[in-house]
Amino acid sequence: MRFEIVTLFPEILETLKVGLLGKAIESGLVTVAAHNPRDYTTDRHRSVDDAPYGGGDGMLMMPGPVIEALEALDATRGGPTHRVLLTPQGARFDQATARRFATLPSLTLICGRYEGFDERIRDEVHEEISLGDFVLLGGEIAALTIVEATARLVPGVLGNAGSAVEESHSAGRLEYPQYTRPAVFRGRAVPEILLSGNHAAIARWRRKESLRRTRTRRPDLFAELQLDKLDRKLIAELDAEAAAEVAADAARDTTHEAANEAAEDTSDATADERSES
Ligand code: JEW
Repeated sequence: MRFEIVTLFPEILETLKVGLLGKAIESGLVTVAAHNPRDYTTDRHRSVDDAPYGGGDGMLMMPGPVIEALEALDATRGGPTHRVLLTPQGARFDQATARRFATLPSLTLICGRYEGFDERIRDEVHEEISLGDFVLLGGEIAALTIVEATARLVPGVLGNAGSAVEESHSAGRLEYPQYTRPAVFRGRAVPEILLSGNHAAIARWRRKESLRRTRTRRPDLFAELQLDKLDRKLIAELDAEAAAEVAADAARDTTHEAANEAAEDTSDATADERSES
């Protein structure tokens, strides 16, 4: 798969060359090419930004250099590519978007800087994507994220081919707690069941912990889950555990209350004795 990245700061893309993705780039499985709008400027100052018509703070990416860069890369590729503009106003990037992008032969990611884009740049793209509701200084970090999330789904990029399969298998559920050696670290032991060798019991424990985590941390995901019979049984167990916790807490409170009352009685008695004397 080929990624075409339109950016004023191609040096930001250098970090893509490390690790598993770097290996995929070396092998030719993944290609990343930078295209700098500054190379498509025509004025003496090589301007890529200008002030907004109508006034206001901040500068905007000019349409000319970006659109010339897009047309030049289409010409060298011998055809159009899917164009994505990175912007805080775009649709939220998620795993489904990464899966969709991974099916494409090439993806063009357009990064801006300054306070945004001349509206005519928007007219030249297929979609606008955002990483989330926060404001970056430019689109490059969003592009790096999208390249990494997409490229790891390209067949052959992951050393361990099982990982991408496993991830889709447990889609919509948070990962269960995981442990590696040592069995005891600073007094904290790995859950006994994971050392039992009972693979059915381990699978059941993992499914239950995954449900627990998803329900407490991501109620939005939990609400969308397709629960089967075992899931419902495991959730009933979680509820029973929670009810037992509440009962234990109440019992502890009662004990404390009894102790407090006893203490009050003592102080009352002392007060009474004091008033008597
Ligand atoms: C993001 C591209 C280009 C994406 C996500 N746009 C804009 C803008 C900026 C600062 C102030 C106001 C508007 C910075 N900026 C970008 C920000 C993408 C550009 C310029 C971006 N957050 N931020 N998810």
